[in-house]
Amino acid sequence: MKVVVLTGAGISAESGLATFRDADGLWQGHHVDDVATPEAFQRDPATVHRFYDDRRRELRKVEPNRAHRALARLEQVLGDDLLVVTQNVDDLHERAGSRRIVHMHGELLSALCDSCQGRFAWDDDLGDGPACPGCGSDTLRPDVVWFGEMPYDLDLIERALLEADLFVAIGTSGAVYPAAGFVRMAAIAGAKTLELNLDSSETSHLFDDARQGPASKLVPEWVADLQESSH
Ligand code: BV8
Ligand code: ZN
Repeated sequence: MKVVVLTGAGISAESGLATFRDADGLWQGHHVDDVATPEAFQRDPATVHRFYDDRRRELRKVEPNRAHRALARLEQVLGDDLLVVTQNVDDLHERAGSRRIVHMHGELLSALCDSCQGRFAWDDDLGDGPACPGCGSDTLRPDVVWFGEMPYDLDLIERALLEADLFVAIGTSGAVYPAAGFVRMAAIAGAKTLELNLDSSETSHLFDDARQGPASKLVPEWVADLQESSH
């Protein structure tokens, strides 16, 4: 059974990280065009750095929750037959023990150099213009995929979607593409599709089965069922 899981901000909500569109969401107070586009970074790098330096600092204060840990357990059972594709830039999946994880929108704990295109593990502020470890220039930016930029590892993701027997979306509103289009790709390739979300999303109608509730409850239940049925 080949399984592809897509996660969004909702899986990290119960760890204390704000989502994007919910009432207190991240975009609240920040217009997307002011903090998450290459144009914004050209126009006002200080504001963009502050937005991501704050989120990097917040990340240190939180821990993975039962949903992250349940997916790490599932990887122990399915091994290479499981791929977790996350839109999240936090490292909670890895801290829970997941290894087969793709960050299609980048990572907070990584810096990208606009001069040498080097990518470096980074857990400090970028706002004070530190020197690039590769070329020494002060052109490091958050290694996240902004609107209008190409997501990472789309070939690998699309290959996995075309081979999947089961596609599961967890804690995502289905508002951002190409991620929101994955359910269609998986369904066309013959996969069963399941959505686990606090409330209905913009793509709930595209799934064979959509369950509503907190990820910390729905994901461990789904993993236990899957383990049960695979015995
Ligand atoms: C691109 C990184 C060229 C930075 C992010 C087609 C149609 C229309 C528009 C487009 C299109 N194709 C491209 C576009 C443009 C654009 C786009 O989609 N715009 C939208 C706004 C319409 N897409 C792009 O620009 C992408 N690049 O297209 O390049 C291209 C062309 C062809 C093929 C390939 C490439 C790049 C988009 C990436 C932008 N960067 N993040 C950062 O994090 O700061 S996007 C960011 O927002 C997240 O990564 C995530 O993707 C998105 C937020 O969505 P969610 O994670 O789903 O979070 P949200 O708050 O919305 O929802 C949370 C959900 O959880 C809710 O449903 C809630 O009910 C639920 N929930 C809450 N609590 C819980 C819970 N569920 C369970 N338990 C709980 N406790
Ligand atoms: Zn460099």
